[in-house]
Amino acid sequence: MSGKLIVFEGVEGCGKTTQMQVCCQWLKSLGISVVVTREPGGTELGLHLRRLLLEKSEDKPVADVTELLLYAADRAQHVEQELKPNLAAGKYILCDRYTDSTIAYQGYGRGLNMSLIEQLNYIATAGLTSDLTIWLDVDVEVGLSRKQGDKIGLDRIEQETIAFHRRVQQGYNQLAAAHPSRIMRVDGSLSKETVHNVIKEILGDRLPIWS
Ligand code: Z5A
Repeated sequence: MSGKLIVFEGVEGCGKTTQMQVCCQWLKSLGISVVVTREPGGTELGLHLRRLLLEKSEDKPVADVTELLLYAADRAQHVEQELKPNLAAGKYILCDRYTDSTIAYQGYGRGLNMSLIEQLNYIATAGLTSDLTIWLDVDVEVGLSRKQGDKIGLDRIEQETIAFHRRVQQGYNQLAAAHPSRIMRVDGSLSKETVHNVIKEILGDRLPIWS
């Protein structure tokens, strides 16, 4: 595979969508062919799964293991239908969330068995890992207040307790410490423009090595 998989990760409201948009424009201006996608919901099947995963269901809660399996199913379809073909075609893929989200949310957040999650991640991806993961690090309270400012209503996972989101954040800290060459921490509390400039610097170091 000659393309590159660049993943954006972080807690709610950390600015992934914002940064992926400007990063896409910047890479395109360099003549690079870019695909933007996300999990969950990067395929037609995944859009159905995304709705099941994120809609609020107060009376019939989704069991933690069910949630884990739905994210894995979304990913398996996404890898086969979108990621592998686009990488094979030499595209740069900007992906909103990937395997680290499952470790952070279902592992650290829900407390599900880490070895089970790693096995499922492996099955769903057939071993495809990101070439680079940009972790936008913001305080949980800052991210959630940005989302509340959007006034679009919080989804099922955003409505979780602050303690849950803090465990997720701790998960990202641990992941970044464990994978220092794959996961790059960027201070997501800085202005949108400054964050973009930092990401450009990180990618600017990688592009000559990749091309
Ligand atoms: N999930 C999981 O549990 N397990 C898994 O394996 C996977 C996912 C793959 C996906 O929801 C949910 O699924 C997610 C994890 C879970 N949890 N939740 N909820 P999603 O894709 O709909 O939501 P998200 O991934 O959390 O993204 P988001 O909430 O849409 O936020 P964002 O993309 O990171 O941020 P944004 O839309 O770019 O910015 C949010 C607001 O902040 C907006 O008003 C911006 O203008 C503003 N913003 C952005 N950057 C800045 C800066 N730098 N300063 C000030 N304001 C800013």
